[in-house]
Amino acid sequence: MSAKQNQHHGFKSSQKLFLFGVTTFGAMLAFISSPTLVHANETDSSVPTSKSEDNVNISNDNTDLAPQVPDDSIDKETSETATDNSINSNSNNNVSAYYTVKLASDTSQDKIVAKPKVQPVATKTEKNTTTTIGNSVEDTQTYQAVQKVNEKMNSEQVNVEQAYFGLSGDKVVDQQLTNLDSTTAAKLNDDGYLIKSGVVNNKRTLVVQGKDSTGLFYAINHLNNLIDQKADLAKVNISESPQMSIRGVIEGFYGEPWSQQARKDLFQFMGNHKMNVYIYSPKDDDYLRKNWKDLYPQDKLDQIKDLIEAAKKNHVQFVYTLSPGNDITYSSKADFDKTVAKLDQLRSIGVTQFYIALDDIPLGMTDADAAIFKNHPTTNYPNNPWSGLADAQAFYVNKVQRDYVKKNKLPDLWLVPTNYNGSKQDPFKEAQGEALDKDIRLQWTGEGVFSGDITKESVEQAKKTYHTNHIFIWDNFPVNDSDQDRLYLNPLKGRSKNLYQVMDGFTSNPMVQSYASWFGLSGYGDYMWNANTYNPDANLQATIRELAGDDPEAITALQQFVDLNQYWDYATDANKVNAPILSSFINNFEKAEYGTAEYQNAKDKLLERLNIIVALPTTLKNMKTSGFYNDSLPWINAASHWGKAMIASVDILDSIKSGQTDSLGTNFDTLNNEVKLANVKSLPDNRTGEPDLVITPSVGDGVFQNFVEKANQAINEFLGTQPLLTTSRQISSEATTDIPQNGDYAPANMNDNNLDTKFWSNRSIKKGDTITVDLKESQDIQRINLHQGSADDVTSGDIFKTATIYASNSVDGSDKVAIGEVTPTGDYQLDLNQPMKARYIFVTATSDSDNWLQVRNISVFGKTGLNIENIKSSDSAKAMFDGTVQTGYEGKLNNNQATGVIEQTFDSRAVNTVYLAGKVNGTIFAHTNGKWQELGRVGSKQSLTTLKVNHEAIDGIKLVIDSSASDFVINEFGIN
Ligand SMILES: [Ca+2]
Ligand SMILES: [Ca+2]
Repeated sequence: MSAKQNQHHGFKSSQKLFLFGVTTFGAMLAFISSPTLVHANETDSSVPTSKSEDNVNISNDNTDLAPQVPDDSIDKETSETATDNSINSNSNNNVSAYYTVKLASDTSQDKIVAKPKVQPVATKTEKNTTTTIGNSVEDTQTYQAVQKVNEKMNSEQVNVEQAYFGLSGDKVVDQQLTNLDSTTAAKLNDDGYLIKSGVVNNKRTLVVQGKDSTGLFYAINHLNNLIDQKADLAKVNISESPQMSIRGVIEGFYGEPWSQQARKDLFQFMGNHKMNVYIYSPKDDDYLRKNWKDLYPQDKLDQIKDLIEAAKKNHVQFVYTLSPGNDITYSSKADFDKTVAKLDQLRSIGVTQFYIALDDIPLGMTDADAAIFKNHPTTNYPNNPWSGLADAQAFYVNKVQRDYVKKNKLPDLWLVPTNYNGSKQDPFKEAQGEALDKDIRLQWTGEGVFSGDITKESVEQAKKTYHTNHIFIWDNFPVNDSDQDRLYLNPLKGRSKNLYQVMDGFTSNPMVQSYASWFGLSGYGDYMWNANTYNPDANLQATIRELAGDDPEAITALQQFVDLNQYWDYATDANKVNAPILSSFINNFEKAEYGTAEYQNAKDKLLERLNIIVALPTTLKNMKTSGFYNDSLPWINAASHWGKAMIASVDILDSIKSGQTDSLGTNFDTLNNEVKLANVKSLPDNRTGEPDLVITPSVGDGVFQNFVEKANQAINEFLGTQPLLTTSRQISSEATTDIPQNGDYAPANMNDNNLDTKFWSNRSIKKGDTITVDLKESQDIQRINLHQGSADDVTSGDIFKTATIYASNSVDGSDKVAIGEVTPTGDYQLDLNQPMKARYIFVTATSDSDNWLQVRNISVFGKTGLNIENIKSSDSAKAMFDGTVQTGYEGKLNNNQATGVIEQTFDSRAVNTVYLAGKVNGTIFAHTNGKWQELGRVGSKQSLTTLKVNHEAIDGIKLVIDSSASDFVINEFGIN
C-alpha cells in the first residue's frame, strides 16, 4: 500500500481492524483504503442491478444442510405391537406400524438403554399416559427421547390420557391432528413442530409432530419445559417454525480454541435453543489453517469425530472449515489434491458440509497463479486491480464445489470470501461475484466487520454486489478476541426483524470464553427462530435464570453481574448502556438531598446493591452453570474489588457531607487498595497466546470509575488540591525520525508546538524505530513531554507499545543514557529527578507493535524546580503535582540508610496550607525567607494531611522521607 493510499479517510478505521487483529481481516484495509474503492463509492448509484436478483425469496429457499441420517434403526421385530413390519416406514402412504409405549410412572430415567425397549400396551389407568410413537420415528435417539418424556409425563401425572409422537406425514399422527381440527406439520419450515391437545374419543389427547426429526427433537424439549413449568398439557396449542434455516455458531476467533467439554456443552445448549449449525473454524487449529495440507493424526481425528457425534445428538450439524489461503497456489493440482485428501479424511468421520475460509490471508498470489490470473476489466471497473486474485480464488473454490462437493453429492460449499463486509460495490466483490459458482453460499459480516445493526436493505444490496442469492451472516458478536478485557453479556440487538425474508441465517462468532458466550447465543437462538417474538430483555432475563439455576441468591447475583457487562462498543448509540441497574441505584443516591430520609434510604439501597457485587465471587460459585463462573472469574473478582472501592467511596462522600472526616484516610486507603486490586492484570492475551497475565478485566462499563472519581474529586475539594505547575524554559529543538511517513504527516509536525498537526508513520512500529530531538547545543534538560496517539487521553492505538528515552551528547548515541520509559498514554511526561546535560534526545521503540505511530508533539524543557533524591520509582513525578489524588507516585528508598527527598520549588506565592495525600513516613517543610521550615509529620497510614502556613510567602515545599521507610505512595503534594 502506498503512502498516498493511506491518506484515504477510510484508513483509520480499517487500520484499527488490523491493529486489533479482529477475527476478521486486517487484510481488508487494503480494500477499504483502495483508491479504486473510492471510485466505486462515487459511482455506486449508477451500478446497474440485476433484475433477477431483485426478486429473491430466500425464505422459500430451504436449507441444504445435510439430511439427518437415521441412527441404527430400531429393531422392530422385538415389538409386540408392531403390526406390519413389512411396510416401508419411509413411505408416507403406507403407515401402519406403530409402537405404543406404556411405562410405569416409577420408571427411573436412567434406565434408558441403547436399543429402545418397547413395552406392550397396558391398560390405561387414571394416572398414566399412553404414548404412541409413530413409525415415522426411526432413530434410536428420538425414540429414547420420547420414552423419556413419557416417563416424565407419568411421574408428573400430567393431565393427558394419550399422547402421540411422530414426524410430518405420519398418517396416524396426522389423523390425531385432524381429530383435533389442527393442520399438520407438513407445511411448516424445516425443523418446525406442533404440540396440540384436545379431547379425542373422550380422551384428553396430546399430539406432538415434528416437520422432521430435528423438529420433533425441539418439540420434545419444548414439551419437557412445559412439564417443568407445570403447564396444563390438556390446553396446549403450539405451532413453531423457524424463520431462518441456518441458526448457528462459528468457532472462528483467535486464541486458544475451546475445550472439548465446552464444545459438547455448547452443543447441548444449542439443541435446547434450537440452533442447528456449528462451524468448526478455530483460527488456532493448525490443521485447518497453518498446516492445512497435513492430514490430522489419529488422536486429533478421533477428537473431531467425538465432537461430530456430540453435535449430532443435539441435532447440530458439524461444518468443517478449511483455510488454505496462507500458502495455496489456487491453480495447483497438487494443492487441490491435498484439499481432496483433507476433505476425504473429514468425510470419513461423518462431515458432509464443508466450508472454505479465505479470511485474514495475504492479498498476493504465488508466481504460478500470477502468471495465470491476470487483472481484467469487469462490468463496472475497466481497470479492476483485484480481478486476478478474485479469479484465482474463484477458480479453486469452484473446483472444490464442482469436482468434490457436487461429485460426491454433498450439500453446496460454504465460503467466507476475503472481502467479507460492506454492501457497496467494489472491484473485488464484483470480480469474484462474476466468477463464483452461484450455488456456493457466502458469509458476510454486515456493513462493518462489527455491525451495530443489520438491515434488510443492506442485505439486499450485498446480494447484488456479491452477485449471489445465497448469503448468511457471520456476526461478530459477542466475539471479544479484539477486546479481550471485555465480556459481552448484552443481549443481541440491532438486527432487523425482517432479515429472514432475504437471507438464510446467522452464525454467531462467540467469545474466547465459551460458556460466557451463551448469553449472546441464547439471543441468536430466539431471534433466528422468530424475530417477531424475540424480546432482547426477556431473553436476557430467561438466560440469567437458565444459567443461574434455582438459587435465588445466585439469580440476583448473576443479574447484577450481567448488568456490569452490558456495553458493546459497536452497538448503535440507542443500544449502548452502562450498567443500567447499578446506575439507577447510584442516581437515586446522588439526587437525594443530604440529611433527608430519602437520602438515607437511597444510601442504604446502594450499599445493599454494592454488597451484592462484593459477594459475587462467593454467590456465583453456587450458580448452575459452573462453566460460566470459571470463564468469568477474573471479571467477577474485579467487580468485587470495585464494589469494595465503591463502598469506601460512598463513605467518603457521606462523611465529607457530614463533616465527620475521621474515617476519611482509612476509606481513601481502602479505595486505593481496592482500585489497585480491581486493576490487577489477571487475563492472558489469548490472541497472541501469551501465557502471562497481561490484561486487566474491564467490568462495570465505566460506572465504577465515574463514581470512584467523584469520591476522589470530593477529597480533592476537601484538601483544596490544585496542580503545582512549575515553570520551565522550553528548549528550541528539531525532531526527526527514520520511520517512513504516511502522506503529509511529516516529522516536522512533531515539534511545531501544535497538537493539531502530527507525524504519522505509514506502517506498524518496529523495535528500534527512533525519534531524534536535536537541542542544537548541550544544555540542562529536566522535562520531556511527548504527545502521542490521536489524543491526550488515549491509552492504546497509534502509540508506542514500549519505548525508552535516551539522552546523549553525540548524534550517533554512542554515549547515550536511558532516562525514562514511555508509558502507554497519549500525554506522556518525563520529569527527571535532577537536571542533566544533553544535546540529543532519542525515543526508541523497544518492541514491535501492531500499531502505527502518531506523534503530535514532543518538547524538551530545562530545569523545572523538581529535586528528587535517593528514591527509586518507575512512575512519573508529575503524578504528585497534577492536582488530583487519583494519580499517585509509588516508590521506595534507593538506600535505606539515608533519608529520601522530594522537593519542588516555584515562584514565591502566598500559601494557606500545604497538603499531602499519601502513605509515607516523613516530615514536610516549606521554604520561606530563604530557609526550610518544618511544618509537620505525615505517617505511614494513608493520610490526607493539611498543614497551615498562615499566608506566608513560600517558594518551595519538601518532603523528607524517613530512612528505613517502607514503600510509599504519594497521591498528591501541593499548596493552596
Ligand atoms: Ca504537532
Ligand atoms: Ca496526583
